[in-house]
Amino acid sequence: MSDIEKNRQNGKILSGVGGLYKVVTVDGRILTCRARGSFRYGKISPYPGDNVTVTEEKNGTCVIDSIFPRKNFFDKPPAANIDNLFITVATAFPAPSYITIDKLTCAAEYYGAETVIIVTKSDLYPEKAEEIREIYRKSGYKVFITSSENKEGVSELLSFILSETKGRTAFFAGESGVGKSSLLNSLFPSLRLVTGEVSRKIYRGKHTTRAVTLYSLNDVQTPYGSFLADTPGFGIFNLTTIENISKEDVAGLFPEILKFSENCRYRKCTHLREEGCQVIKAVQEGKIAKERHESFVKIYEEIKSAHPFISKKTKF
Ligand SMILES: Nc1nc2c(ncn2[C@@H]2O[C@H](COP(=O)(O)OP(=O)(O)O)[C@@H](O)[C@H]2O)c(=O)[nH]1
Ligand SMILES: [Mg+2]
Ligand SMILES: [Zn+2]
Repeated sequence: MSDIEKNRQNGKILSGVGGLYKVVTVDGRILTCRARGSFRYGKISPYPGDNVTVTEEKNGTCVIDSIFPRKNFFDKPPAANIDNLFITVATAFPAPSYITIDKLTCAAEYYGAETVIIVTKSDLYPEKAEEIREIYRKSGYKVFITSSENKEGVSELLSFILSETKGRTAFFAGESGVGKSSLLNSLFPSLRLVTGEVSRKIYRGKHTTRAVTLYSLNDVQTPYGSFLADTPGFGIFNLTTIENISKEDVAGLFPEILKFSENCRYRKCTHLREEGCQVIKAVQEGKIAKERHESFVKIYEEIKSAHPFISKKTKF
């Protein structure tokens, strides 16, 4: 075994800012590493969540020299290997944007990340919290209603996280200012994340998280433990950037639309407006939330105009 191989070990990237990466290694240390220069010329760059190998060189510097294949990858901000996506939505300030949430649920379905909806700021508008719960209950997603102000739902969410995300990496996503960092602090007070004051002008967090950072949930850190990630958003996830996605794929990204579509009269039903469409019927009967169908139509049209020539089924 060469000296280099002796000093090479597996790790997981916790954060990366200005070309310096924090990597947790199998021996339980957190190393500050640079990326090997060759990444600059290749197609892939290292990002938080990546499983990597790192080498400690003789002069004490550490270098990321390879990236293991990814389970998935989210852009804006970049992050890799997302097992659970916790989509946070505030009851108010900012008001919920269903299309923003639904682009995230679709991305999670597409990339195979398990989805949970977390309503924040329930103290501000409890009726809205119930409304959101009702919409996503019909989709089959688990919904938690929380408030970092009066701690509603925090202990219930904490037990869910501790039991369901063992050995996994869970990302908090959602628009800036919805209260992600505040909620993470309520769940794990030792994190002491910086939270934003809501600006009176824009009603959103000001000093909000800029980079994705993974936090270990284990006392002894290893790359194979459980992690939670705070993110500045994924707020503007754009599904049209997914290569080869076709408009026919969209129904498969909405679990409740997929379920009802099986009985549509026409095999090629688009579920937008046809006679005999069981999806439209379910919307009329209140079995599918109209907000979700509206998002479906918007995403379908967006993908249709972005990829007019892709129409074969690529994934489902
Ligand atoms: N009333 C109320 N305000 C909250 C709650 N959670 C967060 N906030 C406020 O919302 C603002 C943004 O919170 P922050 O956690 O920084 O949001 P992030 O950008 O999603 O991380 C801050 O001013 C918080 O004090 C809550 O449960 N209730
Ligand atoms: Mg934040
Ligand atoms: Zn249909």
